[in-house]
Amino acid sequence: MNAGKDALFRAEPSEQLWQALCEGDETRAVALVRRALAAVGPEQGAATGTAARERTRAAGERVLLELIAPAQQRLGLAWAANEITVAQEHAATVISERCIGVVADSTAPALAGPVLGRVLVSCVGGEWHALPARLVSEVLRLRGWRVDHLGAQVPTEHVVAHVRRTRAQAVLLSSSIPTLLPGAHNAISSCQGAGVRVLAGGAAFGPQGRYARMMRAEWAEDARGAAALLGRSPTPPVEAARPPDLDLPHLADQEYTMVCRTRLQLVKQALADVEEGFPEMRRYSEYQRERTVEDIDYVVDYLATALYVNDPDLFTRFIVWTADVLVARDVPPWCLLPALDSLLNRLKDFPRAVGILTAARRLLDPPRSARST
Ligand code: B12
Repeated sequence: MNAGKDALFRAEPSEQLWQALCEGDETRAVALVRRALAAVGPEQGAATGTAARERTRAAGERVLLELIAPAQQRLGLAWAANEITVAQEHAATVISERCIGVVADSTAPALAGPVLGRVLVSCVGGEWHALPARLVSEVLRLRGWRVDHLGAQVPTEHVVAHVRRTRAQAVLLSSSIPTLLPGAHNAISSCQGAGVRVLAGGAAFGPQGRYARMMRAEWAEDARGAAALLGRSPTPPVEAARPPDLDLPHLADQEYTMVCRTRLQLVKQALADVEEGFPEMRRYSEYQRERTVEDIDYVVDYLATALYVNDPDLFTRFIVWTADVLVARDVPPWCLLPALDSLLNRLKDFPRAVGILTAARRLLDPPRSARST
């Protein structure tokens, strides 16, 4: 591939695709993807055969992972920074899904050849971010795997039933939202109990897949990493479903269980304490109040998850993310403090919860003078 073509692929199409996604212009996005495939694929009229097929597959992979995936990631940042609306983000994702379909259709003729084996790709229960899993599936198809792609939010029992029926060699589980980790753990353990190898991936599994490893799943950063792992033998094989505390002995202290059990009371009390500590809330519209309840709900969910994996960083990362989202919408981030204080008060007899909440509180606590402005 020549350098000129490469530069064209890297800079201009990325920016142009971004514009097309933001403007909801599906026709232009599809045309761009076709042009990008042609720009990095085999020359027009090139002889068919193994080499040309390989180049078509490689071009498809590059368009998926170097053009479409970064645009989706940028979408998340733009939404968090309040630069695009939720509707724009939804519309753009639908267009990206179509673009992935275009890559799949255009590269299908190059997929002839031996099949490496059969795998199943699925999102964990509750996970609506299907597009990352779809990228993984399409890349694995381009690499020669037969893929059963199950899509968004699949209950564990159905993943297990399907894998038993198809005798897939591996299950690849995707999750983007950390609060789904307890369910993901159950999915990992249940699939392994059915005798199948499990690879996990997606942002939920933490930096360098630290939570996947705790749950004894293999982990890869992206689709290329997954393809590389599948080419090696599983390490180490696990062949039994396990109760969660076998992998995570800290669960024996029951802090996670207690927070889950008292979740409703914790949220109710925190809402009352936020109203008390953040008087601006009294002027909130019904819609703003609902968003606040949702935010407090998330705080409790993320606290429970941080207890589950015993990692205060999971909670602080969430608090920093929430604070940034609030600032971008002109809401002072220390409005979260009364909620954290309420939880600290309610959970004062739970040392791990206190540690997690105290670390997050320190990040938010501004000088008093700043708070009164
Ligand atoms: C589109 C989108 C949605 C769509 C998803 C539609 C769809 N069909 O996928 C919808 C509207 C449903 C949605 C909902 C929500 N979303 Co959303 N969403 C996104 C967005 C903008 C893009 C997702 C995407 O396509 N990513 C593209 C891929 C390329 O990114 P990736 O995840 O990094 O995937 C790569 C690797 O992680 C890896 N990988 C992924 N899975 C696997 C699996 C295996 C086995 C392997 C090996 C590798 C692997 O390979 C991929 C390809 O290289 C992201 C932003 C982002 N950075 O991803 C936010 C984002 C993930 N969402 C976010 C949030 C908050 C939500 C909601 C909670 C919002 C709400 N209040 O309702 C809900 C949660 C719904 C749920 N329970 O799942 C946050 C999460 C932040 C956090 N604290 O965790 C993000 C990061 C946005 C942001 N910047 O704040 N969302």
